[in-house]
Amino acid sequence: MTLTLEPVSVKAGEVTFMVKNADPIDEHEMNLMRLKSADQKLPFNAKKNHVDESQLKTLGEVEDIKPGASGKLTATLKPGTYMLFCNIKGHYKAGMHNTLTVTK
Ligand SMILES: [Cu+2]
Repeated sequence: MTLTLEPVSVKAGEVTFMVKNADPIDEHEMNLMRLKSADQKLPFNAKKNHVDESQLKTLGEVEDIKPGASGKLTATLKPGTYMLFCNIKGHYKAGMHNTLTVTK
């Protein structure tokens, strides 16, 4: 599984993410959070096989995106590194995450 991003870098300010679930079978979601540092590791709950969101402050999410459907999320971003990830069980581990760089 992948989460692809285009572009991978944007300027700070109001950003709208147009999120498309290109998977013909499974539902997905997209969470957005700002990393404290570019190499910050997210807290992971191995038993539940997902990122422990209760320990994170996310900036929003697009939930329950049906196969082939789309959603959008607008957030005001300051410079830094942001993590985009799907937190449906097993999806993060399977590779559904990516980072976005926000520049001044
Ligand atoms: Cu997913």
